Formats: sequence, C-alpha cells, structure tokens
Amino acid sequence: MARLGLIFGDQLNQDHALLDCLDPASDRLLMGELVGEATHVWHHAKKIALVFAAMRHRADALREAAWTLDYHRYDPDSACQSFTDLVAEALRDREFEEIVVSWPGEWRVLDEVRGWEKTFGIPVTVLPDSRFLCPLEDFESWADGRKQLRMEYFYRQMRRRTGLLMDGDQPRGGAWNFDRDNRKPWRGDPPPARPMRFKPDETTAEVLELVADKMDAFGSLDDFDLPVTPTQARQALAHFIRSGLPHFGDFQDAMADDEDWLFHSRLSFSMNLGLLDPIEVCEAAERALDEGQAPINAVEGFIRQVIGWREYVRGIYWMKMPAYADMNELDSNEPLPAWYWTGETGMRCLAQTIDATRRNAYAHHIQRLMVTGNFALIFGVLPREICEWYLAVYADAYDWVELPNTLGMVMHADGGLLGSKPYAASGKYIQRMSNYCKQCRYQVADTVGEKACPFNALYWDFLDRNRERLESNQRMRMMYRNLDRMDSDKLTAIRERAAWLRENADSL
Ligand code: FAD
Ligand code: DLZ
Ligand code: SF4
Repeated sequence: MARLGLIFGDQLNQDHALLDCLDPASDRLLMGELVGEATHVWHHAKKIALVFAAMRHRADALREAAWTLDYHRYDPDSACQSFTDLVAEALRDREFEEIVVSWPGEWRVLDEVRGWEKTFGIPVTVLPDSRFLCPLEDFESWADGRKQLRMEYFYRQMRRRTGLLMDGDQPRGGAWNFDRDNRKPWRGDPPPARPMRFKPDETTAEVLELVADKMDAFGSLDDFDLPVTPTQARQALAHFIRSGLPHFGDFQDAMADDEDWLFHSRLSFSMNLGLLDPIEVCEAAERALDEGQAPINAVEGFIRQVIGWREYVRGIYWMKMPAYADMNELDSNEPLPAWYWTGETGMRCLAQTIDATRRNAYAHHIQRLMVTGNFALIFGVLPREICEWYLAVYADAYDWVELPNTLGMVMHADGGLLGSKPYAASGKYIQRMSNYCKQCRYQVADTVGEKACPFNALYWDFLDRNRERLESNQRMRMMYRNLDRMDSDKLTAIRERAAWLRENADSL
C-alpha cells in the first residue's frame, strides 16, 4: 500500500527528508493552500503570496521530478480548511498505510499532526526538518545542565561543528566576535545595497491575482518582487554577497529614515521557506572573505546571525513550547496601540518602520528590535498581542523564529532565558543610530512636556516599574545608577507623563 507524504508550505527545501524516505513510484505527495493557515493571523498579503507562489513552483518541480503530487488550491468555499481536512480528503479518495511529514515550524501544527494516528487510525511518522543545521536533540544536549543559556557559547559550538570561520580549533581573525566594529550609524555613504528584484512569472502573477481578489490581508501587495524558487533565491544570495555584505557589519545596527534595507540581505524570506540552505549562505559569505571581497567584521557578524541566532532561537522554541507562549514575567498587560496596524502615529521612527512593514512585509532587525519592539517593551504591551502582530506582518515570520525573538528577546517575558537583559532604550539610542528624530513631531532631548519624545518617559518608567525584577541584573546596573541620580520631582513627572502616554496611546 502507498504512503502519503504531506509537505508543509514553508518546507520547500530540495533535501526535504520525505524525498529520501518515500518512493516516487508508489507513494504520493500532498500540498495545500489552506484557509486556516492563511487566516489564523492577519497575515501580510505579500507573505501569503510568497508562500503560495513558492509552493506552486515547488509542486511543479516535484511533478517534473516524477513525483505524484496532489495540490489543493486556495478556495475559501471549500470544506478543506486545515491540514487535518486536507489529509482526511486524501484518505477519502485512497487507502494509505502511513502518513509521513517533516517536523513542522509551529508547535500548533505539530500538535495537530500528533492527533492524526487516533483520528485516522494509521501510523504517522514525523521526520527531522532538514532546513536547520543543529538537530533538536543536539540543542537539548548542549542546553542540558547549563545554569544559563547564552547564544554566544552555542554559536562557538556551531562554528566548531560547521568549521565556518575556523583556523583549526581557533576562530579565524583571532576572535569569535567583532561586534565592537559593528555599531556605526549610517550618514548616507556608502550608497545602500537594495535587494535583487524579481519580476513575477505567470504562476506568481496568478497567485497575486488570487490574493488581491479573494483575501482580506494586511499591507500592500504592490511591487511584489520576491524570489519564489531556489534558483532565484541563489541569485538573490549572490547579489547580496557582492553588494550588501561588504558593509553589512559596519552598519548592522544603523537605521535610516528613507532607506528600507541599508545593507541587510532579505534572505530570511528564502531561508525560512527552504529555498536557500543556511550552510550554502554562510559558505558564500566565507568565500567573500577568502577572496578579499568582504571584511571579517561583516562576514563574522552575518554568519553569527545565521548559525548562531537563527538556530539558537529555534532550539529554545522547541525546548520550551508550549508553555513558552504564555509567559509574561514582566506582567505586561497593555493593549497594542491601534497604529501598529496603520502606521498613523506622529512618532517618526515608528511611523516609518510600520510604513516599511506595510509596503514590504519587512523591517530590518534593528527596526524590529529597537523601534517597534522597544516601544512595546517599555510601553508594557501584552506579549500575546505583540507576538501576534510580528507573526502576521513579516514575510519571514513563523512561530519557531518569531515567538522567541518577540516574547524572549524583545519583551523579556521569559525572564531572561533567551537574552540576558531587556533591550530597553530611550529616544537617545534611536537618535544616535538613525536620522528619524530630525523629522519627528517630538523632541528627543525632552523627557516630560507635551512635545517630549514618548520613548524617554516610558524608558525611565519601565526601569522604575520593574526595579524589583531587574535591579540585580549586572548588565542593568548602569541604567539603575542613572535612575537613582534622578531627583524625586523629576521621577514623579516622568511617572505622570508615562501614565498619560498609556492612557492616550492611540493619539500619539
Ligand atoms: P540580515 O540582517 O541580513 O541577517 C541575516 C540572517 O540572519 C537573516 O536572514 C536571518 O536568517 C538571520 N537572523 C538574524 N537575526 C536573527 C534572529 N534574531 N533570529 C533568527 N534569525 C536571525 N527573523 C525571522 O526570520 N522571522 C521572524 O519572524 C523574525 N521575527 C523577529 C521579531 C523580532 C521582535 C525581532 C527583534 C527579530 C525577529 N527576527 C525574525 C530576526 C531578524 O530581525 C530577521 O531575521 C531579519 O531582520 C531578517 O532580515 P534579513 O534577512 O535582511 O536579515
Ligand atoms: C504561513 C503559511 C500560509 C500563509 N499558508 C500556508 C498554506 O496555505 N499551506 C501550508 O502548508 N502552509 C502555509 N503556511 C505555513 C504554515 O502556516 C506553517 O507555518 C507551516 O506549515 C508549519 O511548518
Ligand atoms: Fe522616535 Fe522619539 Fe526620535 Fe521621534 S524623537 S523619532 S519618537 S525616538
């Protein structure tokens, strides 16, 4: 009897574990564009279009490679809305001896899959997800028994494991980390390196029409230019290595009012769909160093994001789910201000970041961390609401990567499991790393008063409110020393201003 292999929409990698395990001569593959997956959060239109277009191209390629594949096209009126419905439909038509999938990217989906043996009465096999370099068991063994988990130590192990940037057992360039060189603001020079653009082909154009006509999605679908096949993703990689990587390190933390990309790669879209293999991406970066095309601070900084942070957040996610999603250690309970969805706020840094998000389904890391993330942290937004926002609005967002970044790195809602301290900052940080403040309605130099930058009062108020939880953290000492220097009248005025900002959030 045949086996049924279900391929999830973000697992389009050519080395998918199913393809080694199943036999194209006797087994069948299944993929589906599902109402449930497309609407469980208010996804960005470009994200839905990217996933569907890449899925359709992958389905065509698998059929060309002699696989028998059933593909369910998006149909809002169909009774087939979820992965379970999709499998049930396949089992209605034919008998199968086994269902095979690869470990999904979301706990929610894994939980669904785990119910299938009981629902359908046949065995279900979950194979490893070959889009990652560190198997989940290896992450757990690394984490086991450590008092504190720190990305830096995990990253060093990943360097040794992959051999990337290693001279024997020593780090290349004499250090594991060159971050001290990577904090320059960008003042217009060198010119920014924009990502490569791809014209939609017929398949993609059909998907764009579908999304425009049939879906009520967030953001803009205009100028869709994303890579949707492995070939295009490789072209985008080569383009980034040539144009963005040389300056990636220097300006990694910079932000600019009218520049959406600076020197970032936009490769998360492709890596998270399986169109690019992370090791291939890192090897291309190391080759640029070998050939003198990019400096060590850029190449090391980039590789650290891919084999360090990307793998680390995934490891934490699977080790701690499902309880992780409900954590709220700082007791943050404010609703998400409505302008997170519209960008209609006078705070220039937020307005520009959200505008870019609406147009591109993208904001770069420092915008996500220090603008939209920092505001949500110091304002005290309920973690569940801000996590849902990030999962919806970015085209690279899947629970395994979005949740630890938002709930852990940004909101510190896991009590410091993922990152050692909250990235809380006042407007001064944004002023130093960008030119937003020059065009803002608010005054970055002021903390209280009608025109004062809201980040300032909220920052001091955040420290004040969380003193008991954060004061003993070594890395927060300096911040608390500064707070302690403040006289009590000023602190009272700050508390009042912060309370006013919370009450009037939607009009900021
Ligand atoms: P580059 O700056 O060019 O970096 C290169 C690659 O490194 C990225 O493509 C990505 O694969 C990897 N990377 C860098 N930082 C991280 C990180 N912190 N975690 C995981 N991978 C990383 N990334 C996602 O892929 N999906 C998400 O849903 C997501 N949500 C985030 C939410 C918040 C609140 C924050 C602060 C960060 C989030 N990130 C997420 C991490 C990071 O911001 C994006 O990976 C990055 O902006 C993608 O753009 P890029 O490809 O141009 O990255
Ligand atoms: C994000 C997404 C969207 C928008 N649509 C689909 C879909 O229609 N079919 C599908 O298989 N996957 C989709 N995905 C990705 C899933 O939500 C989910 O994150 C992964 O399938 C888990 O591996
Ligand atoms: Fe953002 Fe404050 Fe600067 Fe305005 S003044 S751009 S709100 S940091």
